Parts: sequence; structure tokens; C-alpha cells
Amino acid sequence: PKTVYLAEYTPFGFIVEDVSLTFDLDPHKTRVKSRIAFRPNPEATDKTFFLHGENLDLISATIDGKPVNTEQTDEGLTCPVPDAPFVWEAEVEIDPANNTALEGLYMSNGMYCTQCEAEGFRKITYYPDRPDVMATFNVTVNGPHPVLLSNGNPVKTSQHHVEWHDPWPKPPYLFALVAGDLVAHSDSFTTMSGRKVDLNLYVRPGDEGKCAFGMEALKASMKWDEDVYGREYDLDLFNIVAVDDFNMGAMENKGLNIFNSSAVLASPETSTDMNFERIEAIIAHEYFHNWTGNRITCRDWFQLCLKEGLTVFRDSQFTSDMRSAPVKRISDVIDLRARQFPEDQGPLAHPVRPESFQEINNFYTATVYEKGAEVIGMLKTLVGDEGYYKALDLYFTRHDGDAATIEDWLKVFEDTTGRDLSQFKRWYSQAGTPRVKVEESFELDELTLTFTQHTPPSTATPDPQPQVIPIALGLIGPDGKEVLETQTVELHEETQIIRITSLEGRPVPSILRGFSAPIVLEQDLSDADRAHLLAHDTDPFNRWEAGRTLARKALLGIIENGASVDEAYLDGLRAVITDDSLDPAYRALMLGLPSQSDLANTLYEAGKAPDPAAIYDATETMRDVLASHLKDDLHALYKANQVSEPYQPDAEQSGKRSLANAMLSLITRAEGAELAAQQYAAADNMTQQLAALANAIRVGQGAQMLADFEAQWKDDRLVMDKWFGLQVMEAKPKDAAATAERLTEHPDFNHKNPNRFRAVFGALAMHHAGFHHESGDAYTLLADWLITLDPINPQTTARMCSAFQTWKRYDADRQNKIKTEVARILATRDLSRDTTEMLTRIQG
Ligand code: B3K
Ligand code: ZN
Repeated sequence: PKTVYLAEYTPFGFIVEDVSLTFDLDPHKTRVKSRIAFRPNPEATDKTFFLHGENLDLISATIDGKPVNTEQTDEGLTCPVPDAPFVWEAEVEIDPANNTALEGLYMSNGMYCTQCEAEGFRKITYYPDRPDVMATFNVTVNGPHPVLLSNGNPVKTSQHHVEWHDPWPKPPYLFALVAGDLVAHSDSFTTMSGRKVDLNLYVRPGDEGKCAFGMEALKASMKWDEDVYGREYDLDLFNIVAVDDFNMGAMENKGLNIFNSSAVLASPETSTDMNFERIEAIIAHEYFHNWTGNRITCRDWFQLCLKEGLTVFRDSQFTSDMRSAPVKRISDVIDLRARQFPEDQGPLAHPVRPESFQEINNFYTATVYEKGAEVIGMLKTLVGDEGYYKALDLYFTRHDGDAATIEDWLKVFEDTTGRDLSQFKRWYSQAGTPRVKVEESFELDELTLTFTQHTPPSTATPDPQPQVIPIALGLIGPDGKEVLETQTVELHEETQIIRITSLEGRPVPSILRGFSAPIVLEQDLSDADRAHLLAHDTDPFNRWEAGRTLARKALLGIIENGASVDEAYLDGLRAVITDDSLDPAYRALMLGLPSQSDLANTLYEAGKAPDPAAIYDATETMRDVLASHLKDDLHALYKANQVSEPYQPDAEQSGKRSLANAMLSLITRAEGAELAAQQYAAADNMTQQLAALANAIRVGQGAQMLADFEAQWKDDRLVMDKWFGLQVMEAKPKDAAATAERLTEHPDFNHKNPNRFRAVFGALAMHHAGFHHESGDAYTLLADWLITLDPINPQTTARMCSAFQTWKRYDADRQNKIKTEVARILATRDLSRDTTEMLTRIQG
């Protein structure tokens, strides 16, 4: 396979003035006619006329009305063109019904839909399929369906025929088309300048009742982007469509967002609180792309973080404003550590702006998205809120309509704040998680903190240089009062010393408040100091972090020498959990334990091969200890956090449910599934029903409930995904692979549906002790299914390969087993470019 390099970027030799497309829809023989006005690009040196095209059957091609001879390959075509403006016209035939890769134009339950990012437009027609070629589109859709949609505004509508015009120049990856028997949930939004925008959420008949929440989230997002960023929507119409077969969450096509139905359909009976929160965030994310992604797009795919990091950052700001900021921050860090850190610290490590790829779809990663968002958060911390919004205003005015780069992005900050960001830019070019060690000494009235930063070298970045690291810190005095409010220290050098004087007695330093940088902090604090922070830190993130660090130490103590859990920690935790002045959602987070994968990594870093079974057992022991230490509070807290008002998916109610369900899990552990059964029977919403079911399965008393659940929900795909996933998640380690295998034999298992495939195999890969069970059965099962899925859906297959990325942590036997499976998949004939690239990189 060919490798593409950032350094080799050159502009396309032609400018596209305008595009007209006509679709005559047919499941196997869809005809696409294109008419594209080109003119030579004065800024380009390479004048080769190459149009991308894959799996297209070329019927005819003309230039200025005269037939041309084209030279075709698997990747596209070339032909001679005049050295002056000209019109290219072509007709191709495509087969959407057989497009199982879900990229380009495909069918899902009888409806047509598209996915063009990153390079899917070339599966629809011949085109310069690159984001720096922006054009206005006119699209005619002919088909026997009641609903025929494309980007922009409808300009002519008759039966079985709709013409669309999108006035905003856009890259081809934002093209979209939808056709089907759909119903709309409609509403409208009046923008800040008083324009009325029609809003529609299109779903399959039967799903109308699951639209209201998504619509409210959309309106809230539109308002928020006006209030916070001054960004107004720019068309008269905004459509969202839900589809069941989709490779990821959703897609920000101009004026026509397409959503995985799991990322938009919601009702109290079928969706959990977590589902609601995720849906709200994804709707906001895709909507925010209208400015950060669509109006200003990326010059090339190496700049992906320009739109994704920024848009993730914006959607987390939105969620913090709509819900609880500390809870959102802690959840984001948990997620970053679970998904981005292993990537950054393993064979798949790459910079936030990668420098080469074989298949760009493999780079829609936690590093590009989530670390990319962290980098923006740091930039905001460094320049301050005012500096940040000033820079953003300039970004929007200076680059509106552009296909921009990270250099453009950083330049607006340099120009508005006068800062030199050349060292900061290393966050975009260096892979790996920086580690910052802090050493402390206290003499008389002076505290000295010595910071040393070090980034472990990787294949992607063999020689990492010091980065700019904002460290937010404060000090908590011996009496528990804050003696220094949050200050931000900027690290630039490998080693840096900070002195704080006039202190009365040694305070406990609270470092990396709010997780001010995506690093690993190495700080040698005593258990007593951490317990002090757990009791008194004013920074909610670090208060939580203190508890988490103590929990990790306790778990490692159990794993390594069966140590008993420190009473002071347990008492401190109990004080927080029972403190009614604290948000229940925050208290529930306090009860969470570091993940088993995280513990495995800690052991690996300490030079020990982690034993997944021992880690699992320690986690179980720890939960038993918590249940017994908190036993006098469990029922009281469970009762106090029941919600009597009608269900609302808001932060307040969902916080209560999450604390109550944390109690339920400890109660079930101590007393069996009786209370879970009561909750199950009484539940009028999915959060309560599913939590009850999970707890019953966990203690081996869930069989009847599982059968009831299946009978109740067998016709609801999204709920059945939960039913499939939960059984794997809650299986005992030795049963996880067998459970997954059994579920693949269920009549409703369908590996062609990404949601269902991920429900089973995503859960298996996440089940640490089950996936890494000594038998190796889970490795083999996953490999078998990846081999089956690859020819059908390479994108989803490649994504699931990351389950193997941590192989180096484990003992020789497990390593060999994983290597064997990886090699077996790689030996498959005609393996996709996607999967080949992922597994080759994982092999290292
Ligand atoms: N931009 C899309 C992701 C496209 C993934 C292509 N493999 C969704 C998003 O980030 O908003
Ligand atoms: Zn995005």
C-alpha cells in the first residue's frame, strides 16, 4: 500500500467553480451524472488532471461536450484537458445495495444514505476528492421515495424529484444524499439576527417518539454557539437523519447531518442517562462543525485535528455549561486515560497531527480528537479566556471559506496575543504522553517544587523535545484551608524550579488542578497527604484524583501482597460519599475504581507482567471491602437518591440515579439481587431497568430478567444492542469469550450492522480479564470475526484491531497468542488496506 506524507502536499491543478449532480436511484444500478466546471489553478505547479474514482462503472465522459478518452486505474482516471476553463461531464453507475462498507452511497433498511468523509465521495462519482477543493453544489435526486434530501436548500420539488442548491462552497467529504420512506419531527429556530431556520429530524416510521430530546439538544446547541462564539447558522434549513447502519457516531454534512440512530434516538424507556448525555454531546458536536469544519475546513487530512480537536473542545464546553463542569471534566479525563493514553503509549502512537498514513480512516483516533481537544484547552489556559475568544474571532473572520492548516490556527493566536507558539506547536508534532515528575522540599517558610519533564521516545517520535506544559496548582494548608489559590505555572524547560514563600507550616501541594495538561504526573505524596486532599482540596478534579490515587494504591497492594485497604482512605471516602452538600454525580464518580486495564498498565510500567485474573480478583475484593465499610450508609443513600418526579434526563436527576445505582451495586454484592429485582419490576426508565439487570447478572441471578428483557425489547434494535453487550460485560472472565460466541449464534446477531458487532465484540475487548483470559479463546474468537468482517466492512474491522494494541504489557504466553492471531489475520488473502495498516503498526 501507498504511504501519503504531509510534507508532500501540493495544491490541485484546477479550481472547481460549480458542481451539478443528478442521481437516478436504483438499488443495484444507480446512475450519477456529473457536470463540473473546472479552470486552471494559477497557484498550482502540477497540472495533472486526475479525478479520484473507486468502484465506478464509467458510462460516458465528455469535455466541453466532446467525448474524451480516459485512462482508468483502480483509484481514478486521467485524460487530456485544455489549458483554459472547461466543463467535465460524466455518467457512472454504482451499486448501493451491495455497498456493505457503508462508505459512499449505500443502503440501510431500504433507505439510501451516504458517508463521504474522509474519502468516500470518490465511490459516488469521479472527482478531485480532497478537502481543499471547495465548490458549490446543485443536486437533483430522482427516486420513488417520499423523502429525497441533499445539502443546502430545496429549490424545486415535485413527486419523485427534488433539486437542491447549497450556496456554501464545500469540500466533497461534506456531500450528503438521503432517500427513503421517512417521517420528520419538525421544529424551528430563530437565529440571533432574526432568521427562521426550519429544523427536521428524519426517522423511520415508528421512531417518531424518540425525536424530542435530540431536537431540543439541537436548538440548545444553536443558541449556545451564538451566545458563546457568536456563530450563527447560515442556511434556512437544517436536517438530521437517523440511520441504523453507520460506522461511527454521526457526520456533519452541510445542512444534512447523518446520525447513527444510537447517537440521536432517545426515549426514557429505551435510553439510559448516559445515552441521553452522549446524544446531546454528539448533536452539539456535529452542529458546531458547521463553523469549525464546514465554513472553515481542512487543507488536507493531516490537519484533521484542526476541525476535530476544536469541535470536541467546543462540545465539552457546551456539556460543561449544560450540566456539571467538574463531572464533565472528570469523565473526560477518565475517557482520555482509557482510550488515548494506551494509544499514545503503545505501537499506534502518533502525533495529534500525523505526518503520514496509508488509510486516513485509521486516524480518526482518540489522539486526534481527544488529545487534540486537550491541546486547545491548554492554549486557552495559556492565553486566558479573553485572549482565546479574541483569537477565535480572528480565526473565523480571517479563514471563513478556507481550507486551513494548524499553522493558520496557531498564527491567529500569535497575532492576537503576541505570544510565540513555536515551542507549543510540538504538541501537534510529537507523539507520546509527557511525564512530569515533581519533587518537593519545605524549609522554614518556603516550599520548593522541582518539575522535570520527560516524554518516552516512540517510533513516531524517537527524540522528543521539552513541551510547553501549563501546570495549574494550589496549596492546601495543614488545617485544610487553601493557602494558595489556583495559579498556572508554565513549564518550558526539562527542569524547572518554583518557590513559594511566607508559608506558615508545610502545605500539601495540589498539582495539575483540573487536569491542566494531558500528561502523567509523578508525585510522591504520602497517603496522609492524599487523604488530606481528598478531604479538603477546593479543586473538584484534584479532590477526585486524590481518592482515585489512593484507590489505585490500595488495589495494587491487594494484587501484590494481599494487603488490606487503608482505613484512613476508607473513612475519607465515606466522608465524601455521605456529604450531602456534594453533587450526587460527583459522589458516584468518587466510588469508581481505576479500570483493570489501567492497573495492568501501572504494573507493566513498574516492570512487572500484569496478571489479568489477579487484577480482576483484586477489584472484586476492593468492591467487597467498600460494600462492607459503607454498609450502614448503603440503604440510606439508595433511598435518599430515588427520584420521585417524572423522568428527566438532566444532570440533577441522572446524578441521583447514578449514586443510587452505585449503592445498588454494593447492596447487591452484599445481600443478593432482591433489591435489584424490586428496582427492575418498578422501573419506568431504561437507566433503572438496565442497572438492575446488570447487578442481577453480576451476582448470577439474572437469567429470568434477561429473558424478560429480551421478550420486552426484541423489536427495538438499540435496546437489544444493550442486551447483547451487557451479557458479555457482566460475564465472569472465564465465560466472556464463550458468552460472546454464543451470542453470535443468536438469530438477531448481524455482523453487518456495526452497532450489533460492536455491542458484542466491543464489550469483549473491553472486558479486561475476559479478553486476556489465559486460554486465549477471546483472542481467537475476535480474530475469527475480524477475518469475517474485513471484506464486508474494513473500517469497523480496522477500528476493532486496537483491542490488540496493548499486547506488549502481558506475559510471554499471552504475547505469543496475540502475535499468532495478528499474524493469522494479516495472512488473510485480500485483507483491506485499513486492517493491514492497523495490524502492521500494532506488530511494531
Ligand atoms: N467527521 C465525522 C467522522 C468521520 C469519520 C470517517 N471515518 C464525525 C465527527 O467527528 O463529527
Ligand atoms: Zn467531529
